[in-house]
Amino acid sequence: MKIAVVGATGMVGEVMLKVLEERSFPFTELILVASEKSIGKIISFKNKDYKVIGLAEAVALKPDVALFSAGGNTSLEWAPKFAAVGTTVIDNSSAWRMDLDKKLVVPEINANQLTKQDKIIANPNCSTIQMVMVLAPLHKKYKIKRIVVSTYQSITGTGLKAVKQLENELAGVKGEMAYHYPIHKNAIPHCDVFEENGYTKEEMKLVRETQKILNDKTIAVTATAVRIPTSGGHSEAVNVEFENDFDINDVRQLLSKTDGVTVQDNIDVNTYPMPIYANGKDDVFVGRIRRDGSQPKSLNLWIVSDNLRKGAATNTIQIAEYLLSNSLI
Ligand code: 2RA
Repeated sequence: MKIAVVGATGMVGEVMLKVLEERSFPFTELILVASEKSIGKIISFKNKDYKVIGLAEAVALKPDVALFSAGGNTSLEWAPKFAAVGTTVIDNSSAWRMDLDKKLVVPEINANQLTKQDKIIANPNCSTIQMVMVLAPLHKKYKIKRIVVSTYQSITGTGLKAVKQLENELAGVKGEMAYHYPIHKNAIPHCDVFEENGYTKEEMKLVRETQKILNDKTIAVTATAVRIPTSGGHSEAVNVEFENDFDINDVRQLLSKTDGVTVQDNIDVNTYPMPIYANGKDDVFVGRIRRDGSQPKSLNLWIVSDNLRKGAATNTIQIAEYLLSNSLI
């Protein structure tokens, strides 16, 4: 089992290596791939040094699986080249997510769609993954009519440049800007770029990807995505209206039994999810579960998860694990 990590020197790539080690993913050969500027760099993995190679060299090695986190343009150009030599690509960029013949997968929800023919598989956006992990079981039982979500997103979603910008601002030094404005003591309602409709791509990912993963275009979704100076994970305030009514205790019980979801919900002892505690963990944490008294059949939730793990690296590796355990690679 030859596995390639494409974008091995980035934040998600680094977490992918960490998760591969933690989960003892059964590969026989590890290929670390990055852009031209990083070729030749040595990365230590499980006490062994690996030299980073370029994309063309990696394709020639014909890996069985390639875990991509290298941006949309690289994925659009190189994922098909890997697929052409028989590699199954699992891509973290938005390049393939809305492609009609590509699967958009959260293993706990829709991995059963996967077949041997799927050679390019899309990993959903981090903020989508954590939201659908909680909403999927509720949709199945109560059928979602409408979702209103506001996100409070970690700077790690933007990458190393953003982490450095906050470090510089905290140190009071000038440096390269990842954002249009300072992020220290700020909240920037601008994640990714604006579309014609006045929403950002990040907001429209929550709309489009949710409908695709839950396989239901009747679900109405509206989103506001905000960047805040935290680094442990993304947080989301979710208001969801169902077609059918629910019992709040049944909701809590259903979520407690959902694989990959942990309920942290006891206001009597100030228990609710927060990025500082979600950081470095794979579960999606949900709390502040309460009925929305302002309209029937509606619920408010607070959802937090480490965007680099379940939001990216871990979900990607869980897809690879599913493929392996079902003999699809
Ligand atoms: C972000 N979800 O947080 C996007 C990409 N990782 O910026």
